[in-house]
Amino acid sequence: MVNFSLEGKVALVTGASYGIGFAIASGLAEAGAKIVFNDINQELVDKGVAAYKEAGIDANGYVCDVTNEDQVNALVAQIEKEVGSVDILVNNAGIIKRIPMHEMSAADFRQVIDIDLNGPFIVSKAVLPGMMKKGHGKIINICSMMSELGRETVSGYAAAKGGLKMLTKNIASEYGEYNIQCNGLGPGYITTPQTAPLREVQPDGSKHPFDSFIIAKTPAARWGNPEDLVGPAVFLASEASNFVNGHILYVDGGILAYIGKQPK
Ligand code: NAP
Ligand code: GCO
Repeated sequence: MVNFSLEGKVALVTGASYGIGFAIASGLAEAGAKIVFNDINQELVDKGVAAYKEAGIDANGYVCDVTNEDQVNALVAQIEKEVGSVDILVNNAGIIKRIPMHEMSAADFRQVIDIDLNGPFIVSKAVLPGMMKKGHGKIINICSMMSELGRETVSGYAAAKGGLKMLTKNIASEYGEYNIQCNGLGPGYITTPQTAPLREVQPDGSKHPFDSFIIAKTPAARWGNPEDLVGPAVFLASEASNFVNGHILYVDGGILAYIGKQPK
């Protein structure tokens, strides 16, 4: 019998007050998991807790910066005390800075690497001992099209998400023997506040050129919704994927498979 149930599992989703993290956490809750999330400040956490409540989910929210190892260790200890040890970790918290590389400061580049790559290292490191002790665990790293592709202005983000793909494979390699699976989920272009500037309607009422560009690049001919990621996330969090390890599951409407429309 295939088992997609997450009944009795504790799932920590980072940066999950809204957007992709919120949708994934809500899906994991629907499959039976107890949801714990963090975000960068109290206001976001309060908003998140209220949004989960409205969706009928009793989630525990905490303020924690994923780049701060002391805060992360304290968070994992607190979750263990108040909820139970983490069975499922989704490394979702992330930022993007769209700046041409020759104009980007090293400080900006470092900040993107710090949140998008060092963060998943720090949080994974904190939950691994508990998972090793229990003899099972699931880590899902939220990767990107930029784990595979480059484009103008996103050098820091692409470097971080490419690194996250390899961190995923390394965690899988190093901890597979403890029955811990680490996989990546690679969203295509998804409608969240992070991509809102790329979808802004132009002063003349026309679509943003990037909006039309993405629709043309996507065989599904649309942007993804955060909800498109839920089924794949539940699969990677459940026993149904126990022999899937070190894989990046791209949920991109076919972008990475497609060479692009031939000119008319
Ligand atoms: P989002 O709307 O910007 O949400 C990201 C969340 O992470 C925000 O709540 C953010 O807080 C939080 N965060 C930022 N820095 C943090 C830190 N140091 N510690 C804890 N939390 C922090 O982004 P999203 O679009 O839902 O993206 C979620 C993840 O999916 C990211 O890793 C992103 O790179 C990835 N992704 C997104 C897309 C897309 O098309 N949207 C596609 C592929 C991958 P603030 O609001 O304060 O920044
Ligand atoms: C960009 C985008 C991205 C996406 C996403 C793609 O500026 O190109 O914001 O990089 O959000 O990560 O998968």
